[in-house]
Amino acid sequence: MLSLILPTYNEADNILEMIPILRDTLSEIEYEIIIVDDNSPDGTWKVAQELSKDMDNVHVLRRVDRRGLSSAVIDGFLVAKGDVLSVMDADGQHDHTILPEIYSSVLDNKGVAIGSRYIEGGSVGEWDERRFLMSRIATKLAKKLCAVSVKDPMSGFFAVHRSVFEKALPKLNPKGFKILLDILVHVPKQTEAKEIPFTFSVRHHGESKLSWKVQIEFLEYLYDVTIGKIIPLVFVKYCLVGSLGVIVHVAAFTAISMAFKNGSDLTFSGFSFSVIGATETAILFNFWLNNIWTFSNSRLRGISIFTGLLKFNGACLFGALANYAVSAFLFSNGFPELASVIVGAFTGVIWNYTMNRMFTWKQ
Ligand SMILES: Nc1nc2c(ncn2[C@@H]2O[C@H](COP(=O)(O)OP(=O)(O)O)[C@@H](O)[C@H]2O)c(=O)[nH]1
Ligand SMILES: [Mg+2]
Repeated sequence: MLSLILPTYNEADNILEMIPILRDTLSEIEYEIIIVDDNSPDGTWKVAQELSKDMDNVHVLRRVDRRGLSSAVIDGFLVAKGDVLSVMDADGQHDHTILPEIYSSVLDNKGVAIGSRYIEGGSVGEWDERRFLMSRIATKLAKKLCAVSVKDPMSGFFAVHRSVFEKALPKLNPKGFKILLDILVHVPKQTEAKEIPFTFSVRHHGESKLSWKVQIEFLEYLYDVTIGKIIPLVFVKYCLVGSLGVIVHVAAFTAISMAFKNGSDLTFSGFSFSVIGATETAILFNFWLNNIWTFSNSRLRGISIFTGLLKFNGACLFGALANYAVSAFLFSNGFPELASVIVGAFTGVIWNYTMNRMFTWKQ
């Protein structure tokens, strides 16, 4: 049996058109269609539920607490009954007429079949140059990571045998758009993959959800499955935030110390006040950026932001003391003030990473 997943976000008009088309295309096959909708504001889930009332083999999975294409596909595969698990865009961009061939290929090879834009006979259709170039670069990078060799590992149109999906499942990353790539990275090397050409056509209605955020997630994914195995991405993000925090610290120090300066002279107590004020400014900045970016997976919201900020301050306390001690020591021993401030600020970064990972965003 074929289980066809249609992930949807704001595709109400498209889904109305697609279901009757797919019924015709799949008339010779035993199939089910599972629409996985992330509580679309345009009510796609409602339209889909209405449609499914008259069709026993059309189901709707409405997710109210999650967003994301890869995770929608994984959830769809998890509730599917078929031995062949397939996915296609719900917007009419994928050529439904090759679905029966995709299905029979997987029945045959017990592996993977891909609707491919990059083999002979396939094409990306009417893309602008920017998207074409980005897709080619992403595909080039992605191909190097796959356990099996294919030409279009970034396609959103494919089918996989249940046994292959289940082998890859424990290692799949639910973030982003690149579910086929993720499967191909984690399948056994001997898995067979067949590509069937098609031309990527234009969306029937609505807009693409391939945002810049999804593209950053793709770069993060590439990092995660390569260097990230040795140096975790969250550590790299934390260091980047920490380095930006040092810049904020130095800028805040420069601004605050102006109030204490007599000409160009800064007293030790003026230096100390400025370092303390700059440290708290940098702590606030780092907390904000770490919360929305570094630890976005366990992002704090609402009232937890305040308790988190308190914990963050607590966890940073020793880092801040070390920062102050080092910079005050250097300054009182004749080091230039900015050099003292910068060396002190870096001293706090490593300490803070360790403490916050252990306490504030417990990972
Ligand atoms: N459930 C769900 N579906 C999504 C999400 N993002 C995109 N989709 C669906 O995934 C398919 C591919 O997305 P699309 O915007 O067409 O990407 P593009 O073809 O690369 O421009 C479409 O059917 C979208 O409605 C999401 O966050 N959740
Ligand atoms: Mg699309």
